[in-house]
Order: sequence, then structure tokens, then C-alpha cells
Amino acid sequence: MKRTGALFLAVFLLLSTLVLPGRAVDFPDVTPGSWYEAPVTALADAGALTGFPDGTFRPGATISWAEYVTIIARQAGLTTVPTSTSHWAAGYLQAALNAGWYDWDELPPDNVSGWDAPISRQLAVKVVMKALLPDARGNYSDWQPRISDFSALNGRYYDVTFAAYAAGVAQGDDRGQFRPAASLTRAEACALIHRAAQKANAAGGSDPVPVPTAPVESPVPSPAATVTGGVSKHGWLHVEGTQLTGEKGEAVALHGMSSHGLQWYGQYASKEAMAATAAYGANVYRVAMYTAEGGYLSDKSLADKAFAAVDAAIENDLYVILDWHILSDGNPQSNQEQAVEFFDRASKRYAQVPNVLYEICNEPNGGVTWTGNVKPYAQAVIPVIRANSPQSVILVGSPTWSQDLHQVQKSPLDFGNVMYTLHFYAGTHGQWLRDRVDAALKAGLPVFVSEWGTSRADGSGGVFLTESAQWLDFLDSRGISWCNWSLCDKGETSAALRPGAPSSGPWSEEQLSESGKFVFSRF
Ligand code: IDC
Repeated sequence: MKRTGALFLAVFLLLSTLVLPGRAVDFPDVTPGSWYEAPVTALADAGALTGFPDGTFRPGATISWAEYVTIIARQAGLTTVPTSTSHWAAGYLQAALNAGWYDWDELPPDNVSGWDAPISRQLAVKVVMKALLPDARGNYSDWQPRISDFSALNGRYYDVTFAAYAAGVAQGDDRGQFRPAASLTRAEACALIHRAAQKANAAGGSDPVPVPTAPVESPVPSPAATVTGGVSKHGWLHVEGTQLTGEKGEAVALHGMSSHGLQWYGQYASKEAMAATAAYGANVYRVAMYTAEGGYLSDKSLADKAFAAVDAAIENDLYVILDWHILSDGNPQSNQEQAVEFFDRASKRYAQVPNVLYEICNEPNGGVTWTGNVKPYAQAVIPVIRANSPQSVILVGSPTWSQDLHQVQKSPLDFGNVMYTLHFYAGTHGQWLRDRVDAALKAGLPVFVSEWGTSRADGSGGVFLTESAQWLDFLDSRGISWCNWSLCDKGETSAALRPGAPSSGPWSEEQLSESGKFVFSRF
């Protein structure tokens, strides 16, 4: 017992002296003139850190969560809060969690061993920005092209990372890499914190923080500049009454294309294809990730393809619908667990991204009912998405291939920012389905046409352009958003491109199908 007590005391003293304030020390292992000398000395002088009991600072050692957060807490003047945990940093970690510097799932309060584990760079950036520069912002289009390993960055940290780059707090390495998942050394952490502290203290006008130079060459021309009604204009969408609405309360109607099945025509979900479509005026793209027919259920790597497509849409300033494309698997409950797992992953990745709408079941069919199957499925999936991305708009299908709004309106979901999808094919569905839309609107259901075709319901026949125009006029007059099936070159009339049209775009008149010409003229 005695020995354990002494050991505890020794460990406590050792750890607490890493960060307890004290007189600035001359650390023997902080090389004069080194790149980290100034930040380490400044933080030590400010009382935010001291060295180890042997007097060293150990600049090359990996910094832990507890050490990192504690240094920032001292620098920011955060007061500890009482906790029941005996870890030396518990009071600061709890206070930082309460202050919103990080979220519960990023470092669970009961995961005490995790407190002594390395903090990742993306999280380190988040914590320092939330603590010292909470109002900083950076643009996706400015910074994404300069981060050469951007694809490794978790979508949850996009905003805060761009803000850190814009403020000059985060800087890439000499290859332009951010290395979001890697750890940081104690010296690097001090440099990061010191830059943020300087920036926070900077008097208006003067800017002592060096801004990163030599941007990596921009990979794409910025089509966002030609897109009207895009994300940069409307921001986070929400639903007011039955109307999809932008951040400033303006009514928004999205018009764009759906992909065909990604497993077959994924090449038309490229950045270039989306840019070409956006150039015609589209402001949304729907990523149809089939579950069956060689889709996600049999090939989980399709999720990566779907995410690449979502990323491409984000780069084009487009809203993007991530569609769990059930079809031959008519009951969404059959694969509910996989849906939960997928949407949990997706909504974590895109938690901070205003572009993404989640469509949780394309077309329930085959004898399923709203109250018996689709509604309970939605009640299981929606809270999972909302836990990660509370503001996102979620689209929900209905029985009979997303036509049964009349079933939904008797028992709608109890969630805000939900819209119900209605699908039609102009050669098959007419006035009776439009009447159903009007009845649903009257009953207060927000409606989103996430898929429609100029063809018959089987994707061929026609095309039925008079009927299509009648439908689009109807949707326009009611402010309803739509996506057309589909952007691909398959030999079926609903395809917007003729067989052999390049996946990169832009397309000539001859490369657009009859359907494509009509639909593109209606964005
Ligand atoms: C069709 C495709 C066709 C494919 C078929 C089965 O156009 O090439 O062989 O799916 O995978 C829907 C579905 C959509 C259908 C479309 C046309 O959401 O997947 O695509 N449609 O049949 N609902 C009504 C019609």
C-alpha cells in the first residue's frame, strides 16, 4: 500500500509539473535559435507550461490530449471544474468539454486512458481554434485545393481546419500535407498554440502571423463562380412549413441530376461531370448508392465511391443528396442495421458540411406500409444522423416507390427538417399523383421530388416532354425541388447523355439525349 501511494504521488508530481505554472525556465533541450524556441518560451513565460522535473522540455516527444488541452486552458484562462475523476488534468478537460472545445465522442469523459494518448492534428486544431479563435472562418474553395492530403481529413473538421489555415494558425508541411490523423510533438503543439494566441491578441489591422505562401496549384478551375443558387449563397438549409429554406429565410428550390447506380455509372459522378451539369444551372446532385444489385450490401467499398462523389459535389458548391437506394430490396427494415451503420459514418464525415442532405430510403415497395415499416425505420435512422449532424435536412421515402404521401400524412414523423420524397415518371404518372402532392402540402407535409424521369417508370419509352413540362410547371409553382433520373449514357430514354458521351463533360448538343436537352434547359 505504502509503495503504491508513493508511486501515485511520484506520477502525480511528474505529470502535474508538465503544465503547472511557474517561473520561466531555460530548458537545456530547447535549442537557442530553433524554430520552436520563441513559442515554447512565450508559453512558459505566460505560465501555461513548465518542463519535466528534470528541467527538460522534450520538444520532440508526442503531446497527449491532457497535456495539450491543459496548456490551452491555462493560456485561455479557463477555470477548472470539479470532477469525480482523479486524473491530474480532469478539471481542465471537463471544463474544456463544457466550453465546447471538443465533443463528448471525441474524448469520452470515462475514457481516462485516452487522456494520456496522443491527440490528432485535426483535433488539436479544433481545440485551439474553439478556445482562442472561435469566430475565425475560412472558405472551402480557398483552402481545400491547398491541402494536398485533403481526402484524409474527416469532414467534421473541414470548417475548423479552413479557419485555422485562413488565420495562419495551421500550416501544411513542405509537401502541402496537413496529416490530420497524425500526432504532434510538444514543440509543434506549442507553435500551434502560440500562433493562435498571437492571432487572438493581435490588435485590429496588424497581423503578426505569417500567412502560408506557395499554394499548391489549384486542381480545377472554380466552377462555383458560375453556379447560382449554390451552397455559398444559401448555406445550411432548413424546412419552414412545407418550404425548403436557405440560411437567411429565403425559399430555395433545388434542381439537378441524380446519378445512375454508382456501381455501374460511377464515372458520371465525377467532379468534372458535376461541374458541367452545374454550368447549365443545376444546384444539386443526387448520389444514388444502390444497396442491392451489386450495390453497397455486397460491396462496402461503394461507400468510398459515394463519399468521393459527395466530395466532388462539395467542391462544385452543389448541394448533394446521399441516397440509400433501396429498390429490389423493397423493405427498408431488411437492412436497417447496415443503413444505421452507413449513415452514422456518413453523417460523422459530413457533420460540419452544409451541402449534404440524407435520403434514407429511395423507394420502399413490395407490400410495405408507412406505419408498419417505413416510419419505424425512419425513427431508427434519423436520430443517428441527427446525433452527428443536427442541422441536416433528411429526405424520407414512402411505400409504392415513394408515391404514398397520403399514407404519410395520416402519421408524419416527429422530427423537424424532414421532407418526404415523391417520385414520378412522366410517361406513367399524371394528374392523380399531382393531386396527391397538393393534398400532402395542404396537410403540411414538406415534399421533395428527389427522382423523376421523362420516360415511363421502367426508365425507357417516350420521352414524354409535354407531360414532363406539365410536371415541372406544377413543381415550380409550388417551390418544390427536384432531381432528374439520370446522368449517364445508358441506352435508355431517361438517360441525359447519349451512349458514348464522355464522363468529363462539357457536352456538345449531340452528346445530350432528348431528355438531357430538355432537363438541362429547365434547371
Ligand atoms: C432503373 C435504371 C435501369 C436499371 C433499373 C434497375 O434506369 O437502368 O436497370 O433501375 O436497377 C426508379 C428507381 C431507379 C430506376 C428508375 C427507372 O429509383 O433505380 O432506375 N426508377 O426504372 N423508380 C422508378 C423508376
